[in-house]
Amino acid sequence: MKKHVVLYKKLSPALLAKLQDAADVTFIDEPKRDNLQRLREALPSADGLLGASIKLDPALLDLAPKLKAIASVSVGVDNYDLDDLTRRGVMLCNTPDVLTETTADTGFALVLATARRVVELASLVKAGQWTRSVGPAHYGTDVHGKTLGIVGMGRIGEALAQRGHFGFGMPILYHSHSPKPAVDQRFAAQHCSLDDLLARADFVCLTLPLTPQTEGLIGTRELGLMKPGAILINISRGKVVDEAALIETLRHRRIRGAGLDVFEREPLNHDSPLLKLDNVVATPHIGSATEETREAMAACALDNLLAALRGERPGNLVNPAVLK
Ligand code: 8YV
Repeated sequence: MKKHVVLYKKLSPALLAKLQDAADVTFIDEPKRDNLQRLREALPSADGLLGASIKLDPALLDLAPKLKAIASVSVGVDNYDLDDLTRRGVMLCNTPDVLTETTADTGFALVLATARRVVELASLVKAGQWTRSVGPAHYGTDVHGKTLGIVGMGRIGEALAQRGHFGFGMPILYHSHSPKPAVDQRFAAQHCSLDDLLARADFVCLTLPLTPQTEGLIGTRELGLMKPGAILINISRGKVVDEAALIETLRHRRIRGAGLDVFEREPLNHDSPLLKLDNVVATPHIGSATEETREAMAACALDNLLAALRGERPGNLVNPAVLK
């Protein structure tokens, strides 16, 4: 008897065929957070779920009494209540590693785009307003040789440090639970307190997961510690930053700018004040969004799920306590 999988993120034809060979599949095309009715209707028959970007809270999981495994096409797992899943005996898998380099590329794209005002000035050209040589009013700021501060030194943080150190000759500061001697040695990096990093870095890059401890980590006080010419980069989760505090800080130009790929609410409202600020580069959560990496993530998630449904220990099991 084939297991039943509810798929709520589109797969490539090759991966969909692989899934359909192994399981009965119900596909729900990109459910919207405010319209989960079709997902709710499918949950009672689900042995497995594969998707991302939807908060699968206890109320939804109460509709899925057969559920054995969730394969998230993401590295972040803030959409899931791990203790609740473990109590229910539901395995949660994610897709680390395969997206590390791509997400770090996105982080550096935002560093460069924000520092050199690429979006703002490219728009000026497109609008036919390039009428003379660029002058001081449109100067950006250098990236090479500036100090890169990384908050959260996990896989993506290390990949950012690699780009900054070897690619742009940037001194590396980082804040994490504890110092990482291998990082210190490889990137001539310095572990420091969050306050010290905020006060010294020219670029403050957030790469830490969203947890109850990191929610609102960067607020008015922390932004006030940053240098006036500094730039905030967020490729982690929007809720790590107090968005209202950031808007005020940017509006009063207490820091130079922000490059943001994530927001408190996504999609970002079209009337968000952030979009009215010329010192903000905003991208639509494209951290891992390349053809190659999204296919690799989906393939990884599919392998995780099929292993779990075969009764094996899946790779990238986020809540191993579920096996006890
Ligand atoms: C997207 C991410 O959420 O992996 C994560 O945690 O934030 C991004 O990669 C994910 O790719 C959605 O499918």
